Amino acid sequence: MTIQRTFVMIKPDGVQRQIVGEIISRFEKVGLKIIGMKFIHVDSDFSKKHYSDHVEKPFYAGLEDLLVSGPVVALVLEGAEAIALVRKMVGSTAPSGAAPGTIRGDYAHMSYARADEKKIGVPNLIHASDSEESAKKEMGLWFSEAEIYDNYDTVHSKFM
Ligand code: 3AN
Repeated sequence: MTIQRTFVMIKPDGVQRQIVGEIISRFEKVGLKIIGMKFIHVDSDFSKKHYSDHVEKPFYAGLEDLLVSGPVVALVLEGAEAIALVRKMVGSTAPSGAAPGTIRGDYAHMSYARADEKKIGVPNLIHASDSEESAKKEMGLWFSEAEIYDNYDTVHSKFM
């Protein structure tokens, strides 16, 4: 078991649907520790940096449209095998195929089919890093070192 850090973003559709708390509580319940968190509205340039692997893809315009449409909640989570664990909890990209019990499977079912029909970005609620490499890149893009708080257990033991 390796302790890892991973980047997670609750997309504008998750914020608008007011399920930020429900999503975050799923991560807390499995013991993942929040070590970075911010509410932020990013622009088109930032979207291109975040989705640098997808900029040339045909669906990119819709993806950017969705990302810049409102504020998102950006998180850094820490825990055992956090990268794979969070990906499992998020579920597969197309919510129509995401397993029940996953975040996309429970809250975003059918949005992929609908978005495809309307030719818009897929409101699949959440993004999570898919590898150590992307976690490193994404944490560095969204958070400075000073915005990561990984040592608050000492505070807990003193006051609780
Ligand atoms: P995931 O978020 O499941 O890791 P990625 O990283 O492959 O998926 O893609 C990033 C985002 O791009 C997805 N969350 C989804 O919104 C969008 N996307 C990916 N593939 C497609 C596709 N074939 N058609 C439309 N949108 C897509």
